[in-house]
Amino acid sequence: MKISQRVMRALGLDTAKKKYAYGNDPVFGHISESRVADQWTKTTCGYCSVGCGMLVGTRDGKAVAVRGNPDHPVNLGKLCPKGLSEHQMIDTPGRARVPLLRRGGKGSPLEPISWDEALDVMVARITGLQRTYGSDTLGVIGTGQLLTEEFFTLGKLVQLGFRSRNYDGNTTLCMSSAVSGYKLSFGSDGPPGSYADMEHADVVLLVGSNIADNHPILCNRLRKRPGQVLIVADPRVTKTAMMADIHLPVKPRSDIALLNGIAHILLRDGMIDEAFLESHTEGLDELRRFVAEFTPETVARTTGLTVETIENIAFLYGTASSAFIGWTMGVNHSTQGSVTVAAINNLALLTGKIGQLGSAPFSITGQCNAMGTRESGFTSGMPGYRKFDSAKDRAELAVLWNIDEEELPKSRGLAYPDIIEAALDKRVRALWFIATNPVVSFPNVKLLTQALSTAEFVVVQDGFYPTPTMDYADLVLPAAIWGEKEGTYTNSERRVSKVNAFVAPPGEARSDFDIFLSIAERLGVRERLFSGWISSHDAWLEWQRVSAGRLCDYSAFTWAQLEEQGGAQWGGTSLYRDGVFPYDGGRAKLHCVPCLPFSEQPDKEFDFILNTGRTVEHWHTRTKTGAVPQLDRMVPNAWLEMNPIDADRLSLRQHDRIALVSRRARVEGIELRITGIVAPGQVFMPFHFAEQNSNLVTLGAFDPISREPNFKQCAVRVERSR
Ligand SMILES: Nc1nc2c(c(=O)[nH]1)N[C@H]1C(S)=C(S)[C@@H](COP(=O)(O)OP(=O)(O)OC[C@H]3O[C@@H](n4cnc5c(=O)[nH]c(N)nc54)[C@H](O)[C@@H]3O)O[C@H]1N2
Ligand SMILES: Nc1nc2c(c(=O)[nH]1)N[C@H]1C(S)=C(S)[C@@H](COP(=O)(O)OP(=O)(O)OC[C@H]3O[C@@H](n4cnc5c(=O)[nH]c(N)nc54)[C@H](O)[C@@H]3O)O[C@H]1N2
Ligand code: SF4
Ligand SMILES: [Mo]
Repeated sequence: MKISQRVMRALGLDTAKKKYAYGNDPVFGHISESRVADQWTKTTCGYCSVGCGMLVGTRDGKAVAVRGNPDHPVNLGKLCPKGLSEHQMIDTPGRARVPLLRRGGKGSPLEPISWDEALDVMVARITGLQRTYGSDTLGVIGTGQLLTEEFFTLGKLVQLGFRSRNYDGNTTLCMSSAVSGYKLSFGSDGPPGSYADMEHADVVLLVGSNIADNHPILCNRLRKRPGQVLIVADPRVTKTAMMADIHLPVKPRSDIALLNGIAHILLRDGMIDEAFLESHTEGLDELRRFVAEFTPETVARTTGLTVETIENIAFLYGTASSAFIGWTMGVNHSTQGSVTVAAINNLALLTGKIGQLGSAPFSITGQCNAMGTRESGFTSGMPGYRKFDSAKDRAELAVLWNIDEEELPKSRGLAYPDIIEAALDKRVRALWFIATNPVVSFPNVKLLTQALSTAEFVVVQDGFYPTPTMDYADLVLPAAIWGEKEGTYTNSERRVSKVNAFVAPPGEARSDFDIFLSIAERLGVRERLFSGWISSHDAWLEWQRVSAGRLCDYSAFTWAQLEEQGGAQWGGTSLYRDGVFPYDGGRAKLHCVPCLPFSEQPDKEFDFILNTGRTVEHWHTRTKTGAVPQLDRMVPNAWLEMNPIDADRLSLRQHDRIALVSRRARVEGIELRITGIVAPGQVFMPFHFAEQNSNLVTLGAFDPISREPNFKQCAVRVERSR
């Protein structure tokens, strides 16, 4: 890997400095001999969607150090605690090393087997069930954490190889509401803005987004512009809320009222861009009539904010020369997620604050490659944002792939929660999970585990072993992870960055890409679907051809350029600069969005609203961060945040062990943190811990459009632990 002189100098690695042994170097003096790297590889962080550029140092085939890449435009050399320790999670005892099979069927132990046997069994069992029950009896759940080249390959393998439409990803637990909301407003997915907008905006409004914990390096984009106002809408006083000029402690799920209330004031006071609305949107009259009832007084009652605050926020947004609205899971994780996104987009459209530097409605994504799967995957749409039901899109793709158009599905298959439901009633009998750990991350886990037990054949393909989901696996496939494979990730701002291998996978683990091709071979479709493919670069080249001319056009970049430049953004810095939207007719749509109460309201028996989310130290189900001692020691256990007023009422004290009880389950032994971070009547718990699994308690309620779970509100009771 060629690294620029500037980077070498920044790291003290240039030839002029070579006389320094790093152990003695004043900068690296704390580094013991074993961490002295003899080679540095450029790559992109494999945790979150910020997409930081980094350099990984290796020695004797092991990763020993990490540094932020000072030349990378996303992070300019900075990394957060997870990035800084990322090299430590690779070579850990908890890695999956060999394929495992329950030879004696359910209830028998997982035993090591060869790859040949593993893949033979997998293909024989799945196709056997498909012959009896139809091809859709296979349900596949992917992820936002593979390489784009892998998503592209997997999509073809599942949809055209196995011919199952029941293919979705953990992204339905995450980004699908943003995708649906963008489609509702603009006619296509695709975040219209860039991180640069956060720097240039007069006003930054973050809705349900705790970037200080979850996208820490994005915080560096704020406060660069003098006078910039940061507004954070979150029921909790998060670290991000603490950074804000104005914190809006909205009542849970009252965001739609707030957004409609802002729209009301913008329209009432003429703080709108009439020329933009006239030329580029439709639905203004209906929206005007609809938001008439969202007076500041009504909105104040629904949100718990004051009339003055609501007026002030609308004025700041309406009169700003540029304004950025970012959101994450506080918006998406709701039965009304998709339409809340549309209500956010309404504000950008009303004021013409889209398509120009500093202005965008921007879904901050979550996983390192959530965007890659949205674009190249084959779940809720066809690769290149093509629609299943568009004859033109289908014809185009059939030509590109040299297949009969009839092979392409005409509608999407089941979404993730519906695949699980189908497994319960045996419409789906085989399940294949790739890079996701649903026994910790899926809502109302009891129902999920029932589905996993009911399914006749369950495959779990993961980089770590054992994971809680493997308790239900008939077959385990050990996968290579970040650092062991090469390809690309696309971050929240549509920046495609290069990801490189710097160590070999442990034991017999193989890259997901290799696994997919080997399965294709056994299915007898390798030659037809993946002709001549050897490495992930072959998938990249085909993906470039398939995306050429589409909104998400990857055809202009080579892997080498991406690596050299620190990535490149498809669509440039802003989409929709000309105000033309991908709807037929080119107009964006304004939507009338009613504000409904969330489904499981607290009552006498279950008197708290449970909110769930994350902390900076841990990544999701902790397969990775649980293996990094300094992260795990900082946050070894789950906790529950409760307001002092409630703790007093329940006579609970700081650090008491409590039980969290909902209509679905009781979880014991959670540490109580009494804190004003949460409002009275609300409690918060991280979802990272299998041992105290918040998702036993959460609710299986889903957005009717995006099918995303309502992870952020359900009714619970808190008791002393037994
Ligand atoms: N350290 C770390 N970083 C991560 C991850 C991780 O696991 N660990 N995961 C990555 C992934 S995949 C994702 S999706 C992102 C998620 O990033 P975020 O969305 O920032 O994370 P969450 O903590 O799930 O939820 C964000 C906030 O939504 C608020 N919220 C809850 N209910 C409401 C409501 O009704 N209205 C509003 N306005 N807000 C509400 C919560 O209080 C919480 O502070 O983080 C990514 N980054
Ligand atoms: N209550 C509650 N639940 C939630 C959320 C919440 O806020 N509250 N957030 C939801 C959100 S936004 C998300 S994104 C999900 C995340 O939920 P999951 O996807 O279940 O979480 P991860 O721990 O990231 O799981 C990824 C798995 O892939 C494995 N892995 C990593 N890299 C590779 C690889 O390259 N190949 C293979 N084959 N395996 C690999 C890891 O070891 C891990 O087991 O959780 C959701 N669940
Ligand atoms: S902010 Fe995200 S991408 Fe950057 S180092 Fe941290 S986890 Fe990695
Ligand atoms: Mo996510």
